[in-house]
Amino acid sequence: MKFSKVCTLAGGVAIAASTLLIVPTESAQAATCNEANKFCGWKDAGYSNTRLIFDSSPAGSRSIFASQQDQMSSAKNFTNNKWCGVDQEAFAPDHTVISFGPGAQVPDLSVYGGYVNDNIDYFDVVTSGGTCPHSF
Ligand SMILES: [Ca+2]
Repeated sequence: MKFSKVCTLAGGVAIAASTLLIVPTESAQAATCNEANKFCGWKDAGYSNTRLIFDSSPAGSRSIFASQQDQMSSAKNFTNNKWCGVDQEAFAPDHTVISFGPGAQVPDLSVYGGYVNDNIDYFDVVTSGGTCPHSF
């Protein structure tokens, strides 16, 4: 949409000044996660804000956030594996704080407490029936 405005300058000369209506760019929406074989985690509850992880690492591997540890607040697991969320501390052994089985969708990690919400540093990926390598 375009608006026009006519300005009259001293001396009676008229010029038309047009102004483009600025339409807000598409708001930053949280990236979705409906792909099979992906594990996704978001910064905020309700699968919103930045998608911090979008991964399909195989069982037996470790999936590490790209410098965004201690931020994840919601997650969906569309893989066939179990994803063990691990908290890493300087003066204690790494320990699993929650695990996400195949198909798990958790809209708000804060319901499990502050040691889960905003506290996962990486994931151990194991088979669906596997045991998380770091103790709970
Ligand atoms: Ca942590």
